Parts: sequence; C-alpha cells; structure tokens
Amino acid sequence: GVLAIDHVGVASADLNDSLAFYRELLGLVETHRESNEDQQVVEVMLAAPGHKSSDRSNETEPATQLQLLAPLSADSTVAKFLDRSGPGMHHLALRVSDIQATSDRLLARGLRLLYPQPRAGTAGSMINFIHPKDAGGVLVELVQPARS
Ligand code: V0V
Ligand code: CO
Repeated sequence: GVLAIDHVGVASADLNDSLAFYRELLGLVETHRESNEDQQVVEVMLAAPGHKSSDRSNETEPATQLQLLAPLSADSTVAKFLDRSGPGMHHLALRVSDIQATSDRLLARGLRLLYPQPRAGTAGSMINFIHPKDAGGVLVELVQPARS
C-alpha cells in the first residue's frame, strides 16, 4: 500500500530562480540532485530543515520532499508542460512498498498507467505514473524507493 507522500513535483523554467526561492528565501535544504536521462530532466530534491519524528506519529518514513524539475531537452515531458502551462505544480508522488502490487491493483480497476513496467526514478527508485485523466486531473507518480 501507500506508505507516505514521497514528494511533490514542481516544474521550473529556471532552477536557479526556484532555488533562490525555496532554498535561499524559504530555507528548505537541498538533499539530492540528479540528471535523469530517461526522463530528460534535472531534478533537485529539497526537504524542510529539522524534520523530526514525533512521539505521536511514531513515524518511520522519511520526510515528504519537494522535487524541482527542469527539462534537459525540448523532448522532455516537462518541457511540454512548461510550454503549455508554464511553471508550477506538476505531479504528486506516493511512496509505495510494492509498486508491482499497487500497479496490478490499479490496472485491474481499469486505470491507465503510463508505462508497462516501472522505470528508473530518483536515487535508484522505481517509478510509474497514473494518467491524470484517471486520477482526478492530477498526475500521480508511484515510487518504490531503493532498498536502504
Ligand atoms: C498533462 N496533463 C496533465 C499534466 N500533464 N494534467 C495534470 N498534471 C500534469 N502534469 C493533461 C493535459 O492537460 C491533457 O489534458 C491530458 O493530461 C493529456 O495530455 P496529452 O497531451 O495527451 O499528454 P502530454 O503529452 O501532455 O503528456 C502528459 C503525460 C506526460 C502525463 C502523459 O507528462 C508524461 O508522460 N508524464 C510522465 C513522465 C513525467 O512526468 N516525467 C517528469 C517527472 P486535456 O488538455 O486533454 O484536458 S520525472 C520524476 O518525477 C522522477 C524522475 C522521479 O520522481 O523520480
Ligand atoms: Co517525481
């Protein structure tokens, strides 16, 4: 099942501008940066500083992050998004324990996944996406993290 909200993806036309806003002005902390050739994006992950587990939540999952996305080429889905919609919220990523099991359940209900098999996501994760038309207008990413 779903373990947590893993990240929120924001499409950026200028990573330096976005980092000036989220990192310098608002104080989020950069945790990871990677180019994903398959997706043709550069992505920067940011987290809130001092995120701590509370006794109440008994939380064991890592914090939800912000994923800034900039296109590596005009072929990138993010380039197309920026052309059509401009910068802004792009996708909602749900962390799952077993992406295959979750995918099978969604496919059995007739929802469309974008890829027949999971593909390479950030930091060794496996990712797939639910078509926004089958998810209330939101591009929903499923992400199964790499084993730590
Ligand atoms: C398009 N649509 C969206 C959308 N992008 N709705 C919500 N959120 C978005 N981000 C709408 C669009 O307005 C259309 O609605 C409808 O979906 C179908 O559009 P389309 O023209 O047929 O399709 P495209 O060419 O706009 O492509 C949309 C999809 C594409 C979702 C198919 O963006 C895609 O393949 N995305 C998956 C890969 C991806 O997003 N990679 C970047 C993140 P109307 O106008 O018909 O009503 S990579 C990442 O997150 C990584 C690596 C990670 O986390 O590890
Ligand atoms: Co993502």
